[in-house]
Amino acid sequence: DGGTVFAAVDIGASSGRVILGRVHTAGTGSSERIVELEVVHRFPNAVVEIDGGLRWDFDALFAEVLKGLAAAATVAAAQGEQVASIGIDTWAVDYGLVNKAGELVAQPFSYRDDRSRAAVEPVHRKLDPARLYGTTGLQFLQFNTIYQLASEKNLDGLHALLIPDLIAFLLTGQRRTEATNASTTGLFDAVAGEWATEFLSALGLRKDLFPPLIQPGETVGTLLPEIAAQVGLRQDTRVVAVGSHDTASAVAAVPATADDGGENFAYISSGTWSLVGLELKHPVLTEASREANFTNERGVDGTIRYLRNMGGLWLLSECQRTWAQEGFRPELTALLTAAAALPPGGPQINPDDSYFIAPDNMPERIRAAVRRTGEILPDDPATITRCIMDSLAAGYARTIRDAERLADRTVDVVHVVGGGSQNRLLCQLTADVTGKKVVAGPVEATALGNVLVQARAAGAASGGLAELRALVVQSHNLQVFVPELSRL
Ligand code: LFR
Repeated sequence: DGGTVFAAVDIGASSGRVILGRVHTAGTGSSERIVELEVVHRFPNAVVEIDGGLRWDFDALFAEVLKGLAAAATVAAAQGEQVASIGIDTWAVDYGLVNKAGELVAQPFSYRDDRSRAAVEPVHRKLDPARLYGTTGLQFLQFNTIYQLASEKNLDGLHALLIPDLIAFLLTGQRRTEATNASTTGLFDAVAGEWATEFLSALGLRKDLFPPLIQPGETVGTLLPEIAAQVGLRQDTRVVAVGSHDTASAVAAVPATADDGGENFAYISSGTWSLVGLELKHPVLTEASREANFTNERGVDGTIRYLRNMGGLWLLSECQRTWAQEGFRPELTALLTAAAALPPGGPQINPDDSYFIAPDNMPERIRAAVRRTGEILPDDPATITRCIMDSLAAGYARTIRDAERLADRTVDVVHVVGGGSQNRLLCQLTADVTGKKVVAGPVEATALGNVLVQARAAGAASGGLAELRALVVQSHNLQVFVPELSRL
C-alpha cells in the first residue's frame, strides 16, 4: 500500500532469517496499531571446524544476508513499499578482525571454541575478577570477549568488530560498536555506559581496538553503492543500530503490560541459551550478585538486563543431532509428548555446566553428568529429553528466586519468548516449579524488537519500551500456563 517497511536481519547460532516488519493499524475502522512480520529468507547456521578452531562461516552468512536483502527488496517492491531501513542482530560476544584495508583477516571464532579458557587465569592475574565485576557487572563466562581477545596472538593494525557491527560495516563502510552488544565484551563500564578503557590498557589492548559506540535507534550509515545495486535497494536505505545483541532485541519485545505490575515481570529468552532475569534501571554490582554470577547487560533505552545466561535448548538440539547420526530422527513434538508422559522427580543435571558448551555426543555427556551425581539415566530419548526439561525448569526457578533476592524485586509473571515459548512441556514445568504464571510468546521476539526500534527511529512508532511492548501485545496471541502443583 505504498507504506514503509523495515528489514530485520536476525541471526542465531543455528539459523538466520531476513524479515520484513510493518507497523500499521489493525484494520479499517480500528485505531489499534500492530506490528507484523514476514519472513523473506531463511538460512542455516552452525559452528564449523575451520583452520583448527570452531568458527562461524562468516563469508557464507554474509552472502545469505545479501540474498535476504535482495528478497526483501523484491517483496517490498511488489507491494509498492519502501524499505526504510535495515537492522541487524546476532548472538553476542564474538567478533571479526578487520585490517586497514577493511578486509576480514579470518573467519571469526565461535564462543564454543575452547581457546579462551586458557586466557582466563592470565587475565585475572592482571584484573581481579571482583574489580572486573565492579565495573562491567558482567557474568563470568569463559568465552566473554575479553578472554577471547586475550588469546589473540597479534592484533597490530587490526580492528575488532562484533558480528552485527561487522555486517553493518560491510553494508555501509561505517565502523561502530553498538552499545547493547558492547556490554557483553567485559570491556564496558555498566554505570558510565562507556568503554572501560583502563581494562583495555591493562591487557595491552589499543583503546581504538573497537570502533566508537552507537546507541540503538541511531543511524550507522547508508548502503554502499555497490551493495545497494547488488541487492536492489535504494542507496539511501539506512542501516539503523538496534539492540544488536539478540537478547537485547528479544527483551525489548517482551509483551509485559501494566497488568504485570509495570515491572514485576521476569523474562526467559529461550533459544540456544536461556537468558533468565529482570529488567532494571540500575545495575546491581554487589559481591553477592557476582557470586550468584548474574550479569548486567545493557538493554534498549539504557535499561539493564539483569540476568543469568543459563543452558538452553542447545542441550536438546545437540541430542537430536547425535540421535540423527545414529539413524533416529523423532519429531520434536512426539519427543516432548513422550517426555511429558514420564513421571516427575527424575534425575537432573546442572544445565549451566561448561562441560556442555562444546558440540559432541550430548546424550552421553548428559548421562555421564547424571552418573556423577550417583544416579542412572536410561539411554532413551524421551527420558533424556525429560531430564533436560526438568533441569531447565528447576534452573529457571532457582535463577528467578536469586534475581528477586539480589535485586530486591517480586516477580508475579514470567514471560517466555523465543523458540522455547512453543515448548509446552517446558512452559508448564516452568510454571509448576516457579509457582508463577507463565506467559508464552511471541516466538519471534528478537525480530520484533529489532523492527520496533527501527520503526521508532523512522517515526512509525513512538514512546518508550512500554509503548513498543503494547504493540506486541496487540499483535500476538499469547499462551498462559498456570502452576499445576499436583504435577510436582
Ligand atoms: C543468545 C546469546 C546470549 C549470549 C550468547 C553468546 O543468542 O546472544 O545472550 O550470551 O548468545 O553470544
